[in-house]
Amino acid sequence: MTELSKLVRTSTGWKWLVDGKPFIAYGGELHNSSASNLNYMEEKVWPYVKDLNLNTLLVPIYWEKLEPDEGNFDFSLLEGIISQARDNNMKLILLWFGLWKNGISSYTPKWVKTDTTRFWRAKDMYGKSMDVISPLCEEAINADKKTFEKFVTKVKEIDENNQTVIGIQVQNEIGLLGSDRDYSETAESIYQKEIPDDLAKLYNVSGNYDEAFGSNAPEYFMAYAYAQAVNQIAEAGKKIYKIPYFVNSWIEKYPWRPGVHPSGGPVAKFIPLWQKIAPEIDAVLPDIYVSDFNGVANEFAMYNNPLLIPEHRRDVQNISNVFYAIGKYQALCFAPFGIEDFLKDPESLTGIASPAVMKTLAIDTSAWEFTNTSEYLKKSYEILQGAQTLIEKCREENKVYSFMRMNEHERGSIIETEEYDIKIAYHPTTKTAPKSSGIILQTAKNEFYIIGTSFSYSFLSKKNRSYQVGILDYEEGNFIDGKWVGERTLNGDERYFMRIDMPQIQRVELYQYG
Ligand code: N0T
Repeated sequence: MTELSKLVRTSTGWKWLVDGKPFIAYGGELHNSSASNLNYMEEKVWPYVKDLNLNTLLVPIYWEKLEPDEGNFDFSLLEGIISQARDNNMKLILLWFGLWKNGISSYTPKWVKTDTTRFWRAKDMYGKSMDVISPLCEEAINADKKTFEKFVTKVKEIDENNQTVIGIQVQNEIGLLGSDRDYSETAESIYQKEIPDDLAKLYNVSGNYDEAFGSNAPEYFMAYAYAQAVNQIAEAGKKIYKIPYFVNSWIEKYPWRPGVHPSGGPVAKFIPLWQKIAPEIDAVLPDIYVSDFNGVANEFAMYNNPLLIPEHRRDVQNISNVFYAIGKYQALCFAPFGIEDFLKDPESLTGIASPAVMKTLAIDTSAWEFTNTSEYLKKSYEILQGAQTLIEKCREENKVYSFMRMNEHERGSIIETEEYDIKIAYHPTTKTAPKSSGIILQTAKNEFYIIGTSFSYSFLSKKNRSYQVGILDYEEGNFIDGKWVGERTLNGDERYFMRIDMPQIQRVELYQYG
C-alpha cells in the first residue's frame, strides 16, 4: 500500500504529502455540470485541460447521480472519472455535492427532494420554506452520511494502491442564503435553549443564543449546526479512508450580512469554530473572486489553517496571485474556476467568474479588454512545478521571499536578505497582462532564483555605500527533473535592467566589491 495523501504541520508551515512526497496542487476546478457525463468529459474537458500543465483537477461527484433511488448506487461516473484522470496523469480532488451546494439542496436525489416530511426544509424569517434541507434535520444528515460512506468506500477500493484521489471536499459553499438563520419549528426550539457546552467553552459565553451572541446569534447558530452536520459526514468517511477532507467558503462580502453570504458557512472568523466542532475537517478553503487576494489569503492562513484555494477568479491580471500564494502563504493548492474554458472558450476569461455568475451579478464586461489568461497560467504552472523541490527546500530553510503589487499606486518593494537589499520595480499595470508578482529563492549566500512575472529588479549591497554588487552569472532557464538547466546567458543589454515579463525563472550569482 502506498502512503495515503495527508497534510502535515512542520516547524516552518504545512506540507501536503502525496505518495509520500511534498505536493502542491496546481489545479483547476471544473464547471458544475461537466462531470455528469463521461462522453462530455472525454470530448469537452480532457482535451482542454491536459495542455495547461495542471497536476490536479477538482471535480464534482453528485448525490443525485450516485444514488438515484434510495439504496441503489451507480458508481459509473465516479469510476469513469478516476480512470480518465489516470489516463491523463492527473490527481483529483473530489467535491461531494450532497445535501448542500452553494447553500441550496439542488444536488439531492429526487427521493430526497420530494420527501419533505423526512427531509424537512429550513424556513426563512417569514416562515417560507427554503430550497434548503435544514442542517438540523437528522434524517437528512444520516442519509447523506450513508451515501458518503458508499462513495468513500468505492474510492478506497479503486484508489488505495494507486492514489489518484488526494482529497475530498465535503459539500460546497455551505450556509443559508437569503435568511440569517433557520426559523423552522425545530430550529426555533433549539435556538431558545441553552447553547451547547462545546460552543459555550469555545467562546466563553453562556445562556441561549441571543444571550450568548447578541445580534450575531443567528450566524453562530447556523455555523454550529452546519459544522456539526458536516463533521458527522466527514467522520464517517474518514473512518473508512483517511485522506484530507475539506470545506470551502463563500467568503463574506459587502454588506457583510449573514444571508448575503451564506449564513453559517465556514467564513474565516469561524475557522476556530470549525476546528473545534468539526475536527474531521482538515482545512477550510476560501473561494477567492474578490480583488483583495492578500486580505483573504491572510485571514484564511491564520488560525493554523493551511491555505488551499479551490476556486480562484479567471482574469489575466490576477492570475499571478499564484506566485504570491505559493511564495508568501505556502499555499498547497491553487485552482481557477471553470478551467475547461481556458483553452476552449478563452473569451469567457474576461470575467472574474464564469459567464453565468457574471450575469447573475450583473457585471457588464463588454468594455473589458480581452486577453487569453491561459498562456500565463500554463507557463506559471510549468515553472512552479519545475522548481518544486527547490521551493520545498527553501521553505524549510526560510529562504523564500515573495512580493506582489497590491494596488495600482504601488511602484515597487524592497526585499531584505542578510547580504542584499533586493529592489523590485513593478511594471505598469495593464488590462491585458498579469500584475507584478514573484518569488525569490535564496540558495546560497550569493545565489538567487527569481520567479514570477512583470517586474524589474536589482541588488544593493547591505555593507556600506561604497560597496557595489557585481554579477558573476545571470541566466534564464528551467528546472528539468529537479535540476537547473541554464538556457540563454543574460549579459550586456540584457543585464542592464534585470527584468521578467512573461512568467519565467532566472538565476543570478553575485559578488560584492568595494
Ligand atoms: C462558486 C462558483 C460555482 C465578488 C460560481 C461563487 C461553484 C461555487 N460560487 O461560478 O457555482 O460551485 O462554489 C460565488 C461567489 C461568486 C461571485 C463573487 C463576486
